[in-house]
Amino acid sequence: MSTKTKIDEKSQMPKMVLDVEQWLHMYRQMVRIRAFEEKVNELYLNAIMPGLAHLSIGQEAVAVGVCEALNHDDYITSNHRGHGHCLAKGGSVDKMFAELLGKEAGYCRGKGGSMHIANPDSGNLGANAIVGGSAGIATGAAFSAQRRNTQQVAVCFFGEGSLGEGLLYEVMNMAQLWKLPIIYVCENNLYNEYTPYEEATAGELTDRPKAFGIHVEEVYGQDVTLVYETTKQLVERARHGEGPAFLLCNTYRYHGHHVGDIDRVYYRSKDEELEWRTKHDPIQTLTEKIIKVGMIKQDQLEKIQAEAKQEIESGAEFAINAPYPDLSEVDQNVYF
Ligand SMILES: Cc1ncc(C[n+]2csc(CCOP(=O)(O)OP(=O)(O)O)c2C)c(N)n1
Repeated sequence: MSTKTKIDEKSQMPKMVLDVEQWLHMYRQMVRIRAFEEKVNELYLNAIMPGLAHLSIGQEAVAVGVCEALNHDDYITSNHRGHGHCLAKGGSVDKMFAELLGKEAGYCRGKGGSMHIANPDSGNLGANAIVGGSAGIATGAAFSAQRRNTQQVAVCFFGEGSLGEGLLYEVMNMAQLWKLPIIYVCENNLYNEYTPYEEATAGELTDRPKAFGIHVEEVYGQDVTLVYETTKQLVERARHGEGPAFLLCNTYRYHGHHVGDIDRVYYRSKDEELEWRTKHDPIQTLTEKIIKVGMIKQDQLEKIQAEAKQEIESGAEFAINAPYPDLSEVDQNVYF
């Protein structure tokens, strides 16, 4: 079963009442995510940030399109590539930078770092360093919402590498049996860790959820308007008790597996990277659509970019100057 979004021929936008403020909000969110992650890369290259981080630059339309279709109290869970998900669901730039730099003001008092940021205040139940690890948490949150009759929906973000993890199949089975309000969002960025995904995943990706009878949709993940419209329909289904869905978003990450993965021609070509950057960029795609329908002028978009850059610079500055947690709490809130 598949619900296709109708496209207006002239504008190439999904057929709907165009809400200028909403499109601008999505533009702003994507620009903020990109600026945040470019700064993370800079902090790493200048040895200001300890450890590594996994950048989602190129995948911004998935995080933003999905989260835009959710309410503030809906749940998300994220993976190791989670900065975009966190920001799109209302995360604070200051607290995220502080966490990445190991500072007390961070989301986990500086003890979790990039892959463990959670922000329950905005429904973000957490990033997760274990591939596929958050599937159980998201499905549990959906089960809880159903039992409490709250109409909340849970979204589980993961890369296609999670399709190799057994937990995902256990919980998709339960979710379909119990008609849980959950959307499994699979971001296929073409690679697992240094490995083309076809070398690790047999068959069609969508055959896996289909085996459970789960409703499946597949979208071009570089177009935030398509991701948003499709997710909105899936959220409606879930809120009305129609059960889980699986959303496959076809996307690409511009950077390597993590910030240190610089020399990567042995597993993917520079031509391929250039092609995605120049022909499938999510921010550029939305820019062209917005300008085409005459909703807004280029200089207004440039203003948004400048504001985002300013927010990111001041967030990083805040974190650099923030204090570390006191040595006395080195063994608190951590598990050995
Ligand atoms: C259970 C488990 N196995 C292996 C790893 C090492 N690992 C970290 S990220 C990753 C690749 C994940 O690929 P994918 O889910 O497609 O996400 P992407 O990195 O492409 O965004 C692997 C194998 C891990 N963290 N957890």
